[in-house]
Amino acid sequence: MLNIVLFGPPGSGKGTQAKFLEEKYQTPQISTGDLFRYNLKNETELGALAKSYMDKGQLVPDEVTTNMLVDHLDNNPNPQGFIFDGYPRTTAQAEALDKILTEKYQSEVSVTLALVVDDEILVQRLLERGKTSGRADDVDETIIRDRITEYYAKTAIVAEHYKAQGKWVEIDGVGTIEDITEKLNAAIKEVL
Ligand code: B4P
Repeated sequence: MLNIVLFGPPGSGKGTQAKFLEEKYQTPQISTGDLFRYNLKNETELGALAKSYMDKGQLVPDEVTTNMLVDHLDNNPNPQGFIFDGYPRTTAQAEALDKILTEKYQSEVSVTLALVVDDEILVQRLLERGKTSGRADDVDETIIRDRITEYYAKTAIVAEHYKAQGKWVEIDGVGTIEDITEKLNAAIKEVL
């Protein structure tokens, strides 16, 4: 299996790049952000719970997120791999992912590709997306900055988990979308 973790702060381009990788490697993109938004749109209990965190720019609790992920993985029988977009976002989630891949698929994370983008560029990208995305967490600059703060407080540390496993590759996330896709493909080639 080819299991890619796309990592990076909010607005670094994880979702944008995951779509290209999904097509090229024929492995489903698993976006926890999209799964929460799907639940929100369908007014599920999980959606209401997630909204209370997302609207404030905070992470949804680990247990809720991981349970949702496991349910979703169960809908993908016999996968060739996955592109994880936005999961894991905490060390507890990284440990949970290792366990899930081992126990369910006798597999592991192949590589973690971390997109590096300056904070001010992130803010500009997200405000720009907020003009059309309809996402409550993209319109207010204070909430956007809170999301970035949350990233440094809880998510950035996940790098240590993957560095210790020798599975951490940093990619400059500033440039054209095509250039960045090329750099990601070159890094994936190394682990195929
Ligand atoms: P996500 O949906 O994962 O949102 P994101 O971090 O904003 O997205 P991403 O980095 O994918 O940015 P994108 O490619 O779209 O999370 C939303 C919320 O859900 C979180 O705040 C949290 O509350 C919750 N959540 C999700 N997963 C969770 C978890 N595991 N645990 C707990 N809570 C969780 O790019 C952004 C913009 O930049 C786009 O408009 C794009 O067009 C533009 N862009 C991309 N690449 C570009 C480039 N190279 N140049 C110029 N613009 C570019």
